Amino acid sequence: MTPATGVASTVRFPAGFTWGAATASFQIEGDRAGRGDCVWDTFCRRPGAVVHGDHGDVACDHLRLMADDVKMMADLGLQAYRLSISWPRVLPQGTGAASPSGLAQYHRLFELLLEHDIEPVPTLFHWDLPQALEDRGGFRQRESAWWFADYAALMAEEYGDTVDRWATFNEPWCYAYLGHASGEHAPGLRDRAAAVAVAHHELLAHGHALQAMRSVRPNLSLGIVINPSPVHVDDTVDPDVERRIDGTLNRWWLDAALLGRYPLDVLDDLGPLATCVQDGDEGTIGQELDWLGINYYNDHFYTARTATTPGVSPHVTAPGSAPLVVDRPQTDIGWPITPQGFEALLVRLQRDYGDALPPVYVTENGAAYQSAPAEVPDADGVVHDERRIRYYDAHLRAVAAAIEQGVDVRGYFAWSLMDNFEWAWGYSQRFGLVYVDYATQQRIPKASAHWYAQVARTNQLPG
Ligand code: IFM
Repeated sequence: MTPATGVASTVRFPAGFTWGAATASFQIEGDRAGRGDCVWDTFCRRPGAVVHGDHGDVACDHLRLMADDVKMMADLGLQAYRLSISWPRVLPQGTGAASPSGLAQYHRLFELLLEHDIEPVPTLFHWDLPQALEDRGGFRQRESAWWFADYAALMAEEYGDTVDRWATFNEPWCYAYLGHASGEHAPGLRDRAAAVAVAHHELLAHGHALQAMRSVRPNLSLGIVINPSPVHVDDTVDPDVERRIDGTLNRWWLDAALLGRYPLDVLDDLGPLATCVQDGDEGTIGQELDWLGINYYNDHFYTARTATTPGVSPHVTAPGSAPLVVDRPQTDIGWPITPQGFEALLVRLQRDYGDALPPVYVTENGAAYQSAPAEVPDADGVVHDERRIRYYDAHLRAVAAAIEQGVDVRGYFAWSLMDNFEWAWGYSQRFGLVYVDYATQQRIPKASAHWYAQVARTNQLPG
């Protein structure tokens, strides 16, 4: 393998490396029939919360089109598909009676995937909490850990005979802090204590879910997906802000899940906000993991907030920080392109966690592009998204470089299989390998999809 971030030489990946793509339930499924409301349904109804007032009622209509979508994945040569289960679809009230039709929809999806030799990799929680549970306090309540564990055990029982690899949570930092501190995401609260309670209860739920799933099916391969990122600050802020943000964004999740303890400096920074942590909780959280999922898009840069900085910082221990716009190329969503940071992050995981680090999967990585030059089908129906190809190429070179340095990365899932509902951005941002015409639900694989199919087939990046 030739490691060389940014250098156009052929790069080979280890034999057996898994190539996949990812989506999430609320972002693509549609089909409201039988599904209970989730917090995102409610949030989308809040005026001004989501661009253009977009919502998930139809999205990519994937549940109706799943047979065609799976065939498309097979045509693209995907070996694995990371999806999420909609908790309120299988348990409309979050607890209690399961929905037979909701359960049947995922049985059908898993069967289709397996028929096409595509491994399903479901995540149990990708932010669409049943509204019925939110009405009972959501993850702010300690009881949520047991609601989630019961749901997880049900999923293991129902599907665990054919589906082996599961993630408990997707990016729990986002649900806790964007959802409860800055309020940019559902449920849209601005309450620092609530955000920290959610951050802790999500992890407690993760630990209980691992125990519950293993008690039902001991041989499942279980992991969690987090979104750590290198943190950089400019000289307008106290340098300690870098440590503080690194603490709540990165080390809180990694230390707890891999080492079974929260970092002492973060507990110190949080002070009374962390009284939700009880004796024994950290041990419960630190159950053995079979794999760790890493979602990476960009490094994070911060400056000092000013009187004109909009909104509220999600960083509860560094409330005076604001995102810094750096002078470097960015994707259309405004995120800087920092593949070197991705390599550094993966190498740091190995350095900081050593033997405690299980095999790593890159469970999301990708780029939003939709504006000039227009990434819509041309007269021949081709979507020329060369910028996305360059983004993928650079980030896959970063993964290869990390592997070369000894990081055990076993697979990569592009975000996303297809354009979809990008949370507070609605449908205004397109991350897909496949273009979705929302008016007709036509799918058109972009140039990047064909490029990615070749990478997956050859297990290498072209020079
Ligand atoms: O679309 C999201 C996904 O749901 C979680 N990770 C980041 C993606 C891009 O914002």
